[in-house]
Amino acid sequence: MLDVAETATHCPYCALQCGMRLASSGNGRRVDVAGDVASPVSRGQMCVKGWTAGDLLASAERLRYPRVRGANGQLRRATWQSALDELAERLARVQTRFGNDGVGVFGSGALTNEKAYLLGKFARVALRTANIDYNGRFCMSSAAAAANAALGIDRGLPFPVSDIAQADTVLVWGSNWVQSMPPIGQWFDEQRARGGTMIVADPRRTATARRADLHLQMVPGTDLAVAQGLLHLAVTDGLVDFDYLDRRTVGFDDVRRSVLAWAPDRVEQVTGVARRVLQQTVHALADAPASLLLSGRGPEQQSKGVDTVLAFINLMLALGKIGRPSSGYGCLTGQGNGQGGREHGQKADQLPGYRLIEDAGDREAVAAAWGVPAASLPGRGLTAAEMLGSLGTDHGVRALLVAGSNVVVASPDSAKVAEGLARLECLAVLDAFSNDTVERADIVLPVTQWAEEDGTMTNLEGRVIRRRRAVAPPPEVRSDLDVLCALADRLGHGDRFGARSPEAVFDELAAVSAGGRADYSGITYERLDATGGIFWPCPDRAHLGTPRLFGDRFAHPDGRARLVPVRYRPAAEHPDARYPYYFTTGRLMEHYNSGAQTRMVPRLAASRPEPLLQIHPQLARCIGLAGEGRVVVESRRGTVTFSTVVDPDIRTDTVFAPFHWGGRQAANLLTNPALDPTSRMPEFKVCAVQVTVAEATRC
Ligand SMILES: Nc1nc2c(c(=O)[nH]1)N[C@H]1C(S)=C(S)[C@@H](COP(=O)(O)OP(=O)(O)OC[C@H]3O[C@@H](n4cnc5c(=O)[nH]c(N)nc54)[C@H](O)[C@@H]3O)O[C@H]1N2
Ligand SMILES: Nc1nc2c(c(=O)[nH]1)N[C@H]1C(S)=C(S)[C@@H](COP(=O)(O)OP(=O)(O)OC[C@H]3O[C@@H](n4cnc5c(=O)[nH]c(N)nc54)[C@H](O)[C@@H]3O)O[C@H]1N2
Ligand code: SF4
Ligand SMILES: [Mo]
Repeated sequence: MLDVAETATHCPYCALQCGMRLASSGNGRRVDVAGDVASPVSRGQMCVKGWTAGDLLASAERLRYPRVRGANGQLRRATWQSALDELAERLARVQTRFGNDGVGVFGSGALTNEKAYLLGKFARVALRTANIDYNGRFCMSSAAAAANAALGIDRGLPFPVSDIAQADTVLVWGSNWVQSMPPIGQWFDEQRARGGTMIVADPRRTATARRADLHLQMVPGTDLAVAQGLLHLAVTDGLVDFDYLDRRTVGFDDVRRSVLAWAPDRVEQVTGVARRVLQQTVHALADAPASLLLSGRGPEQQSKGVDTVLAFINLMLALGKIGRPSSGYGCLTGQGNGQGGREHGQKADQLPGYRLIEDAGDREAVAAAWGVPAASLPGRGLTAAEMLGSLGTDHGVRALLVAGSNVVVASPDSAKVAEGLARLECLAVLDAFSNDTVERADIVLPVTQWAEEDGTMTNLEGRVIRRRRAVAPPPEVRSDLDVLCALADRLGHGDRFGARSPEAVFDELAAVSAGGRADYSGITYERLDATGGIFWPCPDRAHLGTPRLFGDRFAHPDGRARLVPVRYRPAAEHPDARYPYYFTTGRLMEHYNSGAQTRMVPRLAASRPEPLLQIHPQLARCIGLAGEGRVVVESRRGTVTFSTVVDPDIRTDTVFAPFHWGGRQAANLLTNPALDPTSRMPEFKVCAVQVTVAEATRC
């Protein structure tokens, strides 16, 4: 037992970032995972993905060597030297032929803050391409855009998760946290034990909805009408807090006018949610001293996601809740570093510190820190779905570097993305495991994973925490940071990449963020190690961090929140005679996103081996399905054959599939690539489909 070393770190998966203690023995050959009771977020709890995460470290499926696709079309093992030389040479060649923007970079909310920062700097300084964006665009970008517009800042939860326990009413809007973040349940349990109320809005009666006091089971894609209807009732029932509106906000009059037309009868007609339920909901929010509205991907992953979240914020402002203790609005961010990943400059329109690439002052500040002329920084580039749509086209991206996303599985209308990848001059992927995207790559670079590296993550609360190395990576594996610096050297810009270790990169990003909206300048590894985590903004070394925002002021220059009028519009695609049902997508507890990591864990893969289509018994009967069987789901974009789970916990007009699988089982072969006009978020949560019984199931 003498060789046992214990390391405190955090889970490789979601934004809750449960605390873990890893005990490694036999020189890292065996790693035992235990929940860390010292974590103020998870307090020792984890979900099944966390408990089994150690299997990722021992996986035989691990990518161990660089590979380059040879003339025969096969990926063959290469040395780092030759793989990096070849990649740099191919990127340079594409830029000579097609211009700098011919190279695209696709990042991720799975990357540490250091990696996200360096990826953005690499794109702007070493490649000088405008085209960098990331999978967070598919995640919380609608909530982020709405929070920026209304509140002046985008921090998913502007308070610690423990505040949930103190709220009297919590409205969980389109998050299925029982499956997607189980340990957060301890705060909901406390809330309930204190006599609190939970309301859930979801077209399915999910595990989360089953725990609720009230369930709003709306037609998919109609959340905005429900939210307008709630504010309408708040006005007509005299629940608006005018004193708060006067003191802390601007814009209520226009918003009040915008909800006049949303009387309960009309809301019920459009959404299926009854007047009584709307009334109970708005009173439960308004009458409680402390009430919260928390949104998940349900209402956000829509072509009107931004307006829907603006309507949520309008409602909570009108009720006078935002900035009051244990009250307000929050977005439950998804990926491990979904929060930090959107702050350090891997977004198409952004520079580090949540600065804007089109703001002259922001460009000057960052260019000076990087030692380059501001004019050399590119402008705003294509967003994620737009970049993927442009692959291999005239004026589009011709070579793509992907770090931390399985774009073929995760993107809407994914067959088109696969076609685009096939048209590229060069696809390079950095990953620890193979996946549908890696399989299509010309150059595969194997990188370190969570417990093999140091860094920082920013969890769903805006708490910056440490990721710590517990075991050595396989000998020929390098970190993402190493790879980016080695490429920068080859592209002739290595002198701008002096900071190369995680801590040195963190210190640089913290310094560059000074004065930005996401200010990390007071944070150091030493302080994180001493405190266990610090909430940004933290503008100087003596600052203790900011667990709660908006107590006195909002982040707009005048300190006031903006109520922004919005108009309801239907989903981009509606059921019709040819495609008569709604199709929606989401998550299961056992798998994570595109499934690339969780399929490597035998217990998880075995417990959920394939995606099942959830279908109501009435709809099953209507299409002639007797018992469980196979059905063909067809949309305007593609066709997928699913096995079913016949289940009354879904609306009769809607079918649901998880999106964790690739190949012919990919839910995204069906989804609609329609985008929100502001956030450019795809409509993952609503499209129209036909459902028929598969030949083999017919009797
Ligand atoms: N087990 C597991 N946990 C995860 C992840 C994972 O892949 N697996 N991923 C992480 C990430 S990246 C994220 S973003 C989070 C996401 O966490 P959640 O937001 O909980 O995830 P989803 O299951 O995508 O969507 C939530 C709910 O939206 C509902 N929904 C569908 N259409 C609509 C609609 O029109 N309106 C409303 N109101 N609801 C609708 C679905 O029925 C679903 O129950 O989870 C994180 N945690
Ligand atoms: N239909 C439908 N589609 C969806 C969604 C939905 O609800 N419905 N949700 C969307 C959402 S919210 C999200 S977040 C996306 C997520 O989907 P993806 O973007 O595909 O993300 P993951 O599957 O989590 O991870 C992809 C890869 O990143 C690798 N990886 C992890 N950490 C690192 C790292 O540090 N460095 C490098 N180089 N690689 C790393 C993993 O090994 C994995 O292979 O899917 C989106 N797509
Ligand atoms: S809830 Fe999220 S962070 Fe916690 S163990 Fe599960 S996947 Fe990991
Ligand atoms: Mo996500």
